[in-house]
Amino acid sequence: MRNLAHQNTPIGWDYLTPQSYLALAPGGRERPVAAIVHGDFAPPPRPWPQIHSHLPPLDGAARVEVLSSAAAATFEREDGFDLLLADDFMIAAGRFEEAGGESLAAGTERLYATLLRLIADRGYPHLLRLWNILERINREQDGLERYRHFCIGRHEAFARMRPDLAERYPAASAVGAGGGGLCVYLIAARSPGTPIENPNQVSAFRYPAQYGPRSPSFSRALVKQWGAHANLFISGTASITGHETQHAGDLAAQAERTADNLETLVRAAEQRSGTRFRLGDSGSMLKAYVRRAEDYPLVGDLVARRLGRDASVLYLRADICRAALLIEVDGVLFA
Ligand code: 3EB
Repeated sequence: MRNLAHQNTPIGWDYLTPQSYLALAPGGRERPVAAIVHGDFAPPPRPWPQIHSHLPPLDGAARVEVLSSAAAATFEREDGFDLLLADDFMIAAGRFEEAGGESLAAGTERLYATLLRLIADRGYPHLLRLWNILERINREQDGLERYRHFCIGRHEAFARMRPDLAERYPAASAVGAGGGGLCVYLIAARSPGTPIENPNQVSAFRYPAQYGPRSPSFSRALVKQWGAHANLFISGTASITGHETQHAGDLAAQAERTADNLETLVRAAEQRSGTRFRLGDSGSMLKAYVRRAEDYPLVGDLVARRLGRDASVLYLRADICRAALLIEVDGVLFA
């Protein structure tokens, strides 16, 4: 684990093959605190959250995204939620299966309310990073896109339980999968981070009503200082300038604009925090979400050319929360 020497923050990050995941030595210095399984692989139960993303890697081989820590950590389950408690942070994961009669907005609000209660009860109220994976995110349901139903439920939970987060949201991604209902997992901390916005984009929480009755509740990025080290959590970033989608239908131009936005965001985070982050070095753990499987490996060349060949980029087949977007990139940087 943590082959990368400069990942000195409390949470390490790696993309492993199923084989090397299964071979992880239980007595090692670094232990997993969460594993996100991408693709066709069903590991045996482990004492940490194992989350199935329903997002297959584009190269066809299953991959396990492993978050790790050198510190002692406790695994708990409560009401179907998986919790991992470490010194400085906790991880929580839950799923809304959409099996009963509950609407997507109501189920989203309930899932978020439970997650917010769990992190507050255990003393980690500061949300750093959220991942949302929503089955058939672009499908219309009761006259509204499912992503927009989700945004309503998330907004209601935040407004009701965490009014302190208005315009100071955590970093987040929201992407679409072929199954799995709504899967949400998060990192929360005992002390706060600093939300970052992209000066070339309208903040998502201020998007005009044409994008849905409730704006998306996330910040473009968040810097978390951990003593002398820091993480930059980068939200899902796409070909959007202002609030408008750019280059509909043009994969190469969207990839360029996405890289521009990532660079702008990293510069904004550096200015705000005084910490230097190196986008594209070997410590950049990125994920590229690609709508059309046939765009891989072209999209791999585009991303690698702009972000360098050293970055760890996991390419996943996913839907993106605006129908015209073909690619979105998120990730975490280490300083
Ligand atoms: C965008 O910039 C693209 O709803 O949590 C990116 C990252 C997007 C997170 C979310 C949505 C979300 O608006 C979509």
